[in-house]
Amino acid sequence: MRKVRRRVGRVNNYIQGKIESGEALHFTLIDPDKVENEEWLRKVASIAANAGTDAFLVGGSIGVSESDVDATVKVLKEFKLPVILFPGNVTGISRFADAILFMSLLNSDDPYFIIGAQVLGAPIVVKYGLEALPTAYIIVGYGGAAGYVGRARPIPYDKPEVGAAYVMTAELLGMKYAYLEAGSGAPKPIPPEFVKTVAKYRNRITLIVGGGIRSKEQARELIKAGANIIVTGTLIEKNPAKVTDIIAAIKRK
Ligand code: 1GP
Repeated sequence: MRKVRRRVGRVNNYIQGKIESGEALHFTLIDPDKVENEEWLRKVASIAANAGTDAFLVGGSIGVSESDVDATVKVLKEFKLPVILFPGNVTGISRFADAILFMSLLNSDDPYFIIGAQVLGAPIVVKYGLEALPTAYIIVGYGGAAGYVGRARPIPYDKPEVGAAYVMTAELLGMKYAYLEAGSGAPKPIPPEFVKTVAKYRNRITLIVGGGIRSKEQARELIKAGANIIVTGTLIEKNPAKVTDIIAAIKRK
């Protein structure tokens, strides 16, 4: 196995610097399987970048090949924002990205998604010299394709104490990020009360919340509840103007 020097810390420092200065962050998720063509991708990415999104996440649960991820990452790199991989499986790794959410789907019933895929992916991450952001991926409520494919046992929206226990576990295991995921296209985002309970029991872990966020009110409530980073995916494909609204709303103090 070939070892390459990793670009340690650059993206993490960028994110943590913003959080420490009191900023709420927004990530725009691009699913390489949904990219129509490069022209379309440049169009939606420039809307997100102009609106002030803080980074691009690249990933999806189904139909994602490494060459699709490479092509998507290369275009997104034109926008001078961090491009972070959000892999659904080992094919979600690209040498051209700035960092990877190195995730374990903690509430999967299948060891493959907890540690198996990670063992297959780690040598590739090291070979490509990617910065890894150690992340607990926790599926809540609806779950969507990520929950189905990842064989998750989603945490009910009205059981935030279970979510808090997972986030505590992640933190005790040394993970730096916890991604509370309702699933792409979720009819309702994770309730703010859920995030509030989780946030109450976390120490320093950075909370990412995504899935079903469609309005600036929802985004603001989630930030108020304790989320550090809001992720929207579907919206940039369906209603890009709303992404602009959401970013403006969460950046307003
Ligand atoms: C999915 O959390 C993200 O992984 C984004 O979800 O597509 O519903 O915005 P949406």
